[in-house]
Amino acid sequence: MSDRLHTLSGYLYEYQKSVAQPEEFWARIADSFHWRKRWSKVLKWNFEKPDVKWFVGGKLNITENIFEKNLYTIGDRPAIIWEPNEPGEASRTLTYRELFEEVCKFANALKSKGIGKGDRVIIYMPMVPEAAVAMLACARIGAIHSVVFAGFSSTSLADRINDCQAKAILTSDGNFRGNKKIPVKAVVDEALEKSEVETVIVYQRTAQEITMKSGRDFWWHEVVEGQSTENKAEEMDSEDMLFILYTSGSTGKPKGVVHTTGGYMVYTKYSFENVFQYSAGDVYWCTADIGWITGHSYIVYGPLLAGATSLMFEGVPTYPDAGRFWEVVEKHQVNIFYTAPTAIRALQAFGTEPIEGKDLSSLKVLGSVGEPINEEAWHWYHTHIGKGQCPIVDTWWQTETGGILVSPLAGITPTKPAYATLPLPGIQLAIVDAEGNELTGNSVEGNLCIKFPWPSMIRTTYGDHERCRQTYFSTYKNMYFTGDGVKRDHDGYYRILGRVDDVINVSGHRMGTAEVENAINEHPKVIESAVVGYPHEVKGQGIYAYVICDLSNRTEDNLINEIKETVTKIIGPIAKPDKIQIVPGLPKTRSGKIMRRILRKVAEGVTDNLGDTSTLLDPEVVNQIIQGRK
Ligand code: 6R9
Repeated sequence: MSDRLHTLSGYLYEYQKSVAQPEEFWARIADSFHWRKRWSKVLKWNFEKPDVKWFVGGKLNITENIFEKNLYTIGDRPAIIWEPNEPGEASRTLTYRELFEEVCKFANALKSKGIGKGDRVIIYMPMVPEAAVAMLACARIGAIHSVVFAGFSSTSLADRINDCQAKAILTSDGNFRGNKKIPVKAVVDEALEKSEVETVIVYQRTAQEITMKSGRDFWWHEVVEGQSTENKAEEMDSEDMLFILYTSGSTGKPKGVVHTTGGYMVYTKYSFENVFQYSAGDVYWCTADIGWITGHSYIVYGPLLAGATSLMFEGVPTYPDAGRFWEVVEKHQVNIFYTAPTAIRALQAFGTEPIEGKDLSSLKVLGSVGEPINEEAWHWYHTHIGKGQCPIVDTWWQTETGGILVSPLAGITPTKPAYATLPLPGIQLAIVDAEGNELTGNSVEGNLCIKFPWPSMIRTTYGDHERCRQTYFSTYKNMYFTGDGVKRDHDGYYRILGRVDDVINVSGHRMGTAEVENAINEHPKVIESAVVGYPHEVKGQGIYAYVICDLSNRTEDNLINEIKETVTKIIGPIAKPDKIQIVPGLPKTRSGKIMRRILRKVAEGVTDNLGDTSTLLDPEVVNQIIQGRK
């Protein structure tokens, strides 16, 4: 395969080529895909608008590139291995041919419900193969999927349904997660009191009692019954939307990041094969949920485009015990394992006992994603899981980037604990200072930007292009701004330092502090709040909320619990503050701006050295906050 990198010098050579002649470089990669019509121009771009188009005029269907293109050779190869939540339940394997048939049947079912090209379809499902079938069936018929993590609340779900004006929701009756049985359809019903769709299709997973609204709600097994296993794929333009995925930013409500068909396809496959060095027959397991971008690009699209065997796990790392991941690795002889630092730290806390007696010798490559991995976790992962033998690929990327941009190539790039190391071919990074000057040379630190387009980059934010421009392309002229701080060391290696904006990263989940504040403020007793992140041993960052409230008729403890419930109800359990401190006031400047810098320091435990507080309206408030610190 001509687009496979095998050596460090090969990588360096390809990297140089990708910068010197990006269009030639990407055309060569894209040529290995099946296009119904070849593109007329590789790239058109303008970062000011922004307006980015890859493989202009190309016509294709991404699912034809997963199935028809390869079925003749890989039809009998496992595409998805599914491991259920409960170890006692049987796992399932779908070969490429079987998966293709399921996708076609479900694509036909969607069409029979009047869903077609351009329609938005929300997928709110547990981690079952049918969730991947749902995504691929949408792609097959040209419907735009928007997967919503099944842990989000009915309010979050309704916001997303309304924002993209979804025509249908694909969901399940319930969801098994650890020792819990979660009512999924009931949440959908609640969301549909605040929003509207024509069709709901319900996959039966838990067989719990649910209500079905006649004419609107249908069972998955009934709609696919009798459908043909053949379906002609819709012809899509390279720049037609493939999916919308909502993600948090520093202001307001989550925004719908839009990815399009051609570029996303080319980049996810290319990055998957090269970063993980996947070879035919390997079993690859990414522990993310399909509700996040990692699940989209590296459970579903990237691996399946590469003809890989992708393991999908329904459960959680600690159920029934902290050895579950390693049991699954042994059971399915996993070769490549990709998880998040928060999971590593959570398991690290149980010591090495859950690993003892588990055969992890199949493992060849380990991956990390979602947040900076601290050196201690890196070493633990390397020593105890990789037995000192497996390279760790620390992959830096974002919902907006669509694919991995900075990462070692497994076994090729020499690694360094906590470093994402070097950019992939085609990725032109820039480190800029606060004024927007690019810092060249090594041993520099600043904000991470990207100065040239790559195929899987964000095209717009759904329904609000200006927000896309404002958020990513207006801070620094002619560059995409990532929101992350970064250091380039003396070797030219990149280390991501974390967000420099008001986004926090809790257990690898992105959250806007403003979003959490808005939810807290919904509680009738809350007057004002300010949320910051603080270092948390397992979660990476925890959520610390400072809240001014009316304490009449309530004890502090009661109110704190009520506020936590409010946030869970409005966003979901992942946004529940770890610490809530009731405060008499917030440190504000004379112009009324909250000085978060101070709140962050206090939350971290720093109570002296708070920097300049002279611009504060009431400096005394800071002492009161320090005294009441949680
Ligand atoms: C893929 C994903 C994106 C933010 C990103 C950064 C953080 C992700 C990282 C990492 C350090 C890594 N992040 N991977 N930080 N090292 N290897 O996680 O997308 O949910 O959009 O989050 O996550 O801060 O800006 P998303």
